[in-house]
Amino acid sequence: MKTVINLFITVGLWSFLLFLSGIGCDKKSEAPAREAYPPPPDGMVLIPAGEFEMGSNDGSDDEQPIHTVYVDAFYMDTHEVTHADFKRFVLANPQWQKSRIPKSLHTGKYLFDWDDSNNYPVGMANYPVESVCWYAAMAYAEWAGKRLPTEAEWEKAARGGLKGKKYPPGSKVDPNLVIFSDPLIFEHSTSVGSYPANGYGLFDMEGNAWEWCLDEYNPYFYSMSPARNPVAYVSPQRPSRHPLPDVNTIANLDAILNNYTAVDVKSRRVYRGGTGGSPKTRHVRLANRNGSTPAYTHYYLGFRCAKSVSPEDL
Ligand SMILES: [Ca+2]
Repeated sequence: MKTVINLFITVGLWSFLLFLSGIGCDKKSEAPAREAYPPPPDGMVLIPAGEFEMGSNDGSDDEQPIHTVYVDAFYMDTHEVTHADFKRFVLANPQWQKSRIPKSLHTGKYLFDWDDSNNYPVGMANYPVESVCWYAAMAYAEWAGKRLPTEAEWEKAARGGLKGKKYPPGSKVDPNLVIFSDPLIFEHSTSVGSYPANGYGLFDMEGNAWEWCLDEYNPYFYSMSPARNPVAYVSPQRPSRHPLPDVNTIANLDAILNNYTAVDVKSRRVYRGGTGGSPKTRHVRLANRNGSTPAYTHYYLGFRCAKSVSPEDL
């Protein structure tokens, strides 16, 4: 009798272990574990693959509807691109210097606080570079071996794992976590990384500088967005109000990465995240969207870069 009981216990234990290993296999087939990826490039973190809820039903119309989006794993800059970073870029690429950039590529305030000899304001090396047009942000990203994040990547990264929240960290914005308009703040921006990182280890996603994304700003996109790796209007020839699901995914990025000059892309591009100069807290809401022409240069508008995880890395 004792032998039979022992047999039952042994079989039961092995069945339980097999059940557990089966659960593990299911998870693995959906997305590789974080440790399966190589270490991120310097200054970047890995944003894990998976779904998140994008948008908001209590903000502007362009944030609706809330929809489930799956985003592949990608790398994201931990900080906004700084003045010092951007100076290295313009010294290596003189055509993007303030004194040389064609007037057709910006709306007049390109690097507004730099002088014509490529000097940014004294003491602001680690502040976010601002007043950069989308074209220059794209060129910087290409030079750095990266790209701009898609809007879906940006929002997933900004949420940092927060679900159903308006602001970091909850229903109200916390001025200890985000630099935004505050009567006590005299400078609209600050040195990157001065405020705490979010759940993914990213600094200043909300606040400090607005950040350009790859996508066209299309207020209707959420109602027709592909469910996996969406990016709005990757083909310059497509009418913007009717994006086709089969072309508007990250799998077709080459169309825009190879054609971002003024001739090819003129439709509005997305920028996200609000700034230290945002007059209202709604700008630093996690779902808030904005867009302007790719030549737009605004005092508070900067960017950071993302990078795809290449298949050979897996
Ligand atoms: Ca920001």
